[in-house]
Amino acid sequence: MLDKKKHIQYIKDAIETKDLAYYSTEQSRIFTIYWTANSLKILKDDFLFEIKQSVIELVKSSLNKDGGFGGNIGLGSTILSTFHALQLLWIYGIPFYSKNTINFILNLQSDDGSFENDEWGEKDTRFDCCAVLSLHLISIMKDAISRSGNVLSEEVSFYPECELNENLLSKPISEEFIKEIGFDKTKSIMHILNCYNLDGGFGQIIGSESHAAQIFCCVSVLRVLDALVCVDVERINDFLVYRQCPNGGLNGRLEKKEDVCYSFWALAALIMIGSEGIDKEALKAFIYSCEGENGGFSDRSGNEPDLYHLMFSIASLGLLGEEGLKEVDPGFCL
Ligand code: GRG
Repeated sequence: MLDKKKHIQYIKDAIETKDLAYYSTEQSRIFTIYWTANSLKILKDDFLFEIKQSVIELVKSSLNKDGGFGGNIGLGSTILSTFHALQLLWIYGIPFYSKNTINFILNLQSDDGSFENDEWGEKDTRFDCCAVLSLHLISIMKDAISRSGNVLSEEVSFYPECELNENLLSKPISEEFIKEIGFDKTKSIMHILNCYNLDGGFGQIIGSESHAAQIFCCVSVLRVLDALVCVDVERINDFLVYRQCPNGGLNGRLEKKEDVCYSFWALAALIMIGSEGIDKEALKAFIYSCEGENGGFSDRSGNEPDLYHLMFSIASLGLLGEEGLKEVDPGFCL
């Protein structure tokens, strides 16, 4: 069973320590805060609420005039940081709705259906995932705002706390919302399908190598867009199941070393396609072998723990049904 106290202490220490890891992640503070807050939420620890004010202040201050969020205050908007900002608002039950943000996301879509990260034009199925999942979060939040009796206003983006229905995460995005905002769902599905390879995987861009984490991204998009029927789930299952190494851990692609984060990316994708053909007990044992003596998890046994691997390890243990942890949605890691 997970020693929760140890990991909570690890998180507290990590927050207070201004070391190289802290300064080198300055540009992506929204990411590290998501890993931190989400870990606390999955661990069901109240320290989550002790950091709430500073987290929400950071999120609010990272919202730019173009409607996107930056990785930290004063940084340019990207779809990656916009998605993590929305995840943080979700974690704290603070609904967000802004036409400006919806337009920021929609304007990142190219004619071929893919999404770019920002104005500089890099493409990667990670960005499709962040864009589509962000639209789904905003859609659910918009409904929650109206249901709680608040009126949507052009001047307001962050609304009073209210109940956000976690069950809706696994449901397809509302067709009404898609129409209202003018999102080209078909173009998005087509791009994802074009990134599919015959070995059963998906790559970063059309024609690039299959990778377990990109499979996660593509499967999660297809789930939200209600298009999982378009793919051969048995082949995807085979690609992912072959990622399990003799020590129980999973790698991301052929001939590569295992990394504890793939426990999440691969297992979550398998759950979404309704197939769990890996050896779960062996995977659990591998995850625990990556646990740091003083808390945290590392990519593989004996390495230095960090917040990223901590969150994805705890989330994986949650998916594996470990006792005392919050239920985790596999597509949103929330
Ligand atoms: C729902 C939490 C959530 C996120 C949605 C940002 C994102 C969207 C997904 C990221 C998926 C991704 C591509 C993760 C990267 C995993 C990783 C450790 C990549 C390292 O790549 P290599 O080539 O590693 O260094 P390998 O293991 O292939 O050698």
